Amino acid sequence: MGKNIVEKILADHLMAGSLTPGTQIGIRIDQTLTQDATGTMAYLQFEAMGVECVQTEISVSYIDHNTVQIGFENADDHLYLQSVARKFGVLLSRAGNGICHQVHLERFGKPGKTLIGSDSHTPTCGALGMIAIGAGGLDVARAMAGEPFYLSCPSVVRINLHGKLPAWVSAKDVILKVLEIFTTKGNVGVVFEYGGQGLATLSVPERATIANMGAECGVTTSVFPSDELTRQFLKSQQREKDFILLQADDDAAYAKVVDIDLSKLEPLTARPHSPDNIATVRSMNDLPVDQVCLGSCTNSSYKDLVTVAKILQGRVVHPDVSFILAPGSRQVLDNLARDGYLASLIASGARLMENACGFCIGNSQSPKSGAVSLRTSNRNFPGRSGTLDADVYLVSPETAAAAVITGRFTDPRELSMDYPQVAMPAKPVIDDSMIIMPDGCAKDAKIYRGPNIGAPPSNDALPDVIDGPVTIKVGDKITTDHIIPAGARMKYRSNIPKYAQFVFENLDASFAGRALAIKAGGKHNIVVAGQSYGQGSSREHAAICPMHLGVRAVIAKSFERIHAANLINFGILPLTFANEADYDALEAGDELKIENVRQLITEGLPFTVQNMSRGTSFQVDCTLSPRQKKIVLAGGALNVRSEK
Ligand code: MIC
Ligand code: SF4
Repeated sequence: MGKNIVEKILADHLMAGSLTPGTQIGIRIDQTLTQDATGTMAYLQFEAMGVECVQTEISVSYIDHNTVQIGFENADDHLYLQSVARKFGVLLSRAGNGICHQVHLERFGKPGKTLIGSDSHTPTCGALGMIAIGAGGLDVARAMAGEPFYLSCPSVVRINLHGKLPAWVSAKDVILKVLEIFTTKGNVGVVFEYGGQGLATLSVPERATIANMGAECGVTTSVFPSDELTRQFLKSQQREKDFILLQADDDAAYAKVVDIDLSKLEPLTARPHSPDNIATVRSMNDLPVDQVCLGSCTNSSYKDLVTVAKILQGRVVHPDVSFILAPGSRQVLDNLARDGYLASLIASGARLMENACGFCIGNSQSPKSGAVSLRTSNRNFPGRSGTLDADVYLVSPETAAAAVITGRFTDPRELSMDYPQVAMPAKPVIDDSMIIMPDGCAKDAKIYRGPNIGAPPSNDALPDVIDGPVTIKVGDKITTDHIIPAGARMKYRSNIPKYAQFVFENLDASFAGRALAIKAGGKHNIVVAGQSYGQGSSREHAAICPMHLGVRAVIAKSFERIHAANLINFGILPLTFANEADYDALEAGDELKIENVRQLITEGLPFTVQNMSRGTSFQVDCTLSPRQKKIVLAGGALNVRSEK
């Protein structure tokens, strides 16, 4: 039996386990990336491991999220990251150089390699034929220390692309179609592998848009073959030597095969407040639009931005629209400037932001209250834009440009013009001078620690009895943005006690205060949730901050992959209802008790949860590998290391 691409790369990197879907495996990691908002915690944890130098082929620290710098905190964090990179042999991509995923795709991604990154959109580099996975900062720190990365061996779903996209329909519409088919739920443990002759019509940046937003389906990653178009992309990046051909064998097997005919697609949008709430743009009935944001790691390549520049050529933004533009990288901006498109976008009225995450994470350009905001980014969770009652719609650059002109939701096919053809520059400007290359490891280098840098998080071993109230009961699809908001709160990423004050802020602002009081009273906090708990970002703060507040268990109908791993890494028990109907019988405030926790975990026995308030009991499952049991019992992964 032949192998698919995923099996080929995993087999090459396998360090523990065997390639049986659903079982735990450990793989060698060739490359890591971090970004500043998760990076400070990752490097604090790396420091705590006592390793002198990173052990990977390449590790890159990007500063791209918290670049607005209101107050001293973020600038202090940036300096910490710069000093720690020098000490441990990590490359540093400075603020202003671009969004981690776009820069990594351009400058470092290599077919056939493995990458983990402390950001959920790390799969973007799957566009180059690599296994690129988002993880918590602690997992990235362990990979930097040369340890394997553990994951559930994925089952591989093949998505065959046929035909060619019609004019005005682009890669964003492809991934929105994939989201319509697969939704954001129920894809844990799956990898999407793309194939089919339609691939020959999609360049690497277009594949990157598709791989990027696979994260919204909750898959482990998405991967494309490495083919002639990959070679051309790497050649234009002056990296042809990094090319290898990587294809699935003809007789490779897949868990499932799905076919998409590109020629049948039309412009789509994800409506508020979920990336899988898909509708055709044509059905949006000319809804008036207040804001259009072009950029983010999903859609800010040279091709995306030049397409928009050409559509807007000679026109000015509609008076009712605020048009925000954030290029994905300094390379994209340099080339836009060289080729005259920057001037043309400015002439069209674009409000130019830094090459960074910017509006996407809600730390700037929040729209007016009740706004309709069209964004080319990947998430439209409630409140993520920074405006709680805004309606965010995810769209392609073409649909965004049409709304810039008309001030309304407009199917771009209705614009009376030809679809602009955009060729990638054969010789783009390439300038790595904003990347600080380490000179080996500088053991004696001093680490800069401003007042915002706290100690690495710590926790006690898991108690034998978990005893406390349901401090909050939440519903389905609770995202990490619900658990711990980003946006204006992100500046406290390195200060856990301060950041923890905002846990569940947008669902129940009293949560943090109540949880701390319960902890002070010697009890534990328990969170009860519905399906897909912890969807979205990789931020381990969604586990660390609840841990700080004394949360010891989350009982949910189901968990998303990265968040479940983060909970375990910080000693919080992820428990799933054996019978989902028991969720309905629970109320916030119910006092719960789980006895013999340590023994039940060690022996892998089912858990009984007693509801002391109602005199009832119910069963929960706790499916952990031997390695995960050890971590949870110790109260977190850092405690396991210090026991060594
Ligand atoms: C996001 O898009 O939500 C983020 C901000 O990039 C996060 C990481 C973080 O919270 O710092 C992600 O996607 O993992
Ligand atoms: Fe940055 Fe947005 Fe991409 Fe997250 S999704 S990495 S915030 S651009």
